[in-house]
Amino acid sequence: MTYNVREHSYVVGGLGVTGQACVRFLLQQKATVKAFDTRANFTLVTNPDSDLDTDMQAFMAEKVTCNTLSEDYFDGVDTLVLSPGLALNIEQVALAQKCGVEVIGDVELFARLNATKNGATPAKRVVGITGSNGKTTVTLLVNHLLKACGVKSIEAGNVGRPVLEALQSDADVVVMELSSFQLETTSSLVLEAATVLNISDDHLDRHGTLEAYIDAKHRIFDNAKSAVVWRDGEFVAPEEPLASQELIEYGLGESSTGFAIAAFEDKNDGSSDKQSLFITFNGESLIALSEIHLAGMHNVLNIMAALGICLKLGVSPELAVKHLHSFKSAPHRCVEIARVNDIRYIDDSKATNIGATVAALEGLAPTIQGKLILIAGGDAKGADIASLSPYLTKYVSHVFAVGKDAHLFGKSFTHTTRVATMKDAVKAATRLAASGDVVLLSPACASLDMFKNYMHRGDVFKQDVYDLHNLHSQNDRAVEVTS
Ligand code: UMA
Ligand code: ADP
Repeated sequence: MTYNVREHSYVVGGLGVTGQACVRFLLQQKATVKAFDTRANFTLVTNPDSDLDTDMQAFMAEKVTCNTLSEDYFDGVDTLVLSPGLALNIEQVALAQKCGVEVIGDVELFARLNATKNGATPAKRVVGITGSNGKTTVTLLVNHLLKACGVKSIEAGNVGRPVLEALQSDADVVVMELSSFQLETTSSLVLEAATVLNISDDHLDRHGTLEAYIDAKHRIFDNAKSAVVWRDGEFVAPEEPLASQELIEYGLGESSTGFAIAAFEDKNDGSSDKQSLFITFNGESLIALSEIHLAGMHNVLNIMAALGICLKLGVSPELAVKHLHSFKSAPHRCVEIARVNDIRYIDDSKATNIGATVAALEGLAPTIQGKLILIAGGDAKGADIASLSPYLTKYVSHVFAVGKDAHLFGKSFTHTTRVATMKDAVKAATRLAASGDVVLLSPACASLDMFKNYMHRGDVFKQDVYDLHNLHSQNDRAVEVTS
């Protein structure tokens, strides 16, 4: 198959990180392109590695519209490259389809270009990671393990680096984090390995139903040579695996195939007959759980998924586990940002859905001597916050709820106080806290109703904690979470 961007005429829909990377790429390839954005206030994302900033500025000034589109806007256009933040049911997409324009995303553009033999450049091998939670952690971990084992790899996709930038890199392997939004507009991406890590309610405001959300996620398996599957997970296995598709399974129980957990005598432990739990592969021990510094059993699952993906790229689990200890988890995921008067403040701002907050509560609870005070709320994205109720009852002494859907926490848990700002939440939580307690920001909601993004929310939380206690510099550290 050949795909030549110069034979097409593009509209790029949305000018965030993705849209601008698409425009940059298409301008560089001398393709025909124009763009629309529904916002009047989008800004140019400069790229230090690109010499196209002047061209981009000219493009922004001349080729972008924020007005309502008319049918003639699509005259001569055959492809709309839609940003993931824009839903498929918006009027601009309906108009494009009415005009016979094909709608794809940047990942599909990547897939078509990567499938095209381009002179001497071999196609990049790609692995894909999706799921409701753990995508970024597993993406970064796979990339870390591959690099440590000598594979030239790069991470891209929802993790932050637009996939077309990865296409132009000199990496041999692209480790792609794929959101349901990106998968909706992707149809031909060939993957060496694909995984749906887990499924919990998320983005229901966009997908409408859990079924539609799962369907979007499962598109990752459509052209995958192998699937890495959590044995005990719901909705995580390909429904109709391709005949040629190999399954690698993992889970926290015992199994003689794939990745599992089993008790073995720990040779590193002085007392000779002491048994310890190990991650196993095909029944053989790989690494003791006690040697893993990543917190919580959800991270043990993440590690197994990452090892399974590395295996499909020819890196053996025995080699990969040697590099686990040097992996640093990403910020805003259960990181202790301050400890004052023996009160620990933990930033888990990346918990943008219920599943992530449950993982944090279950993981942290055994490590806390005192009370767990939770700061939560924001935009619930249509999720049923009441399903958090048993976990709040079991683990949490008080919730301070912020944001658009703060009232849903009040309905789900009696000990909830609604507050207007993060500063108010930090103040109120601190007033209630005593030595040994934890103040945890793990919102179970998106941040966009009050903040630029989850990073901004985590930074504001940290600043408010620092301001309250007159702190200046303190090193963050990942929290020891056990479950
Ligand atoms: N928007 C408009 N009008 C437009 C275009 C966008 O209002 O014309 C809004 C969207 O509704 C959205 C925001 O702008 O609220 C950003 O959307 P975008 O498509 O412009 O986003 P990008 O800046 O291109 O970033 C996207 C991903 N964002 C989304 O899917 C919303 C980034 O994931 C990703 O890192 C980036 O591409 C590179 O691949 C972020 C994310 O929040 C981290 N992802 C969601 C998640 O993880 O839950 C799916
Ligand atoms: P994603 O990219 O899917 O949002 P992250 O790795 O950024 O995933 O983690 C998001 C949140 O989910 C964090 O709060 C983290 O502690 C939690 N988390 C990570 N892995 C898992 C998992 N396997 N199951 C449940 N929660 C998880």
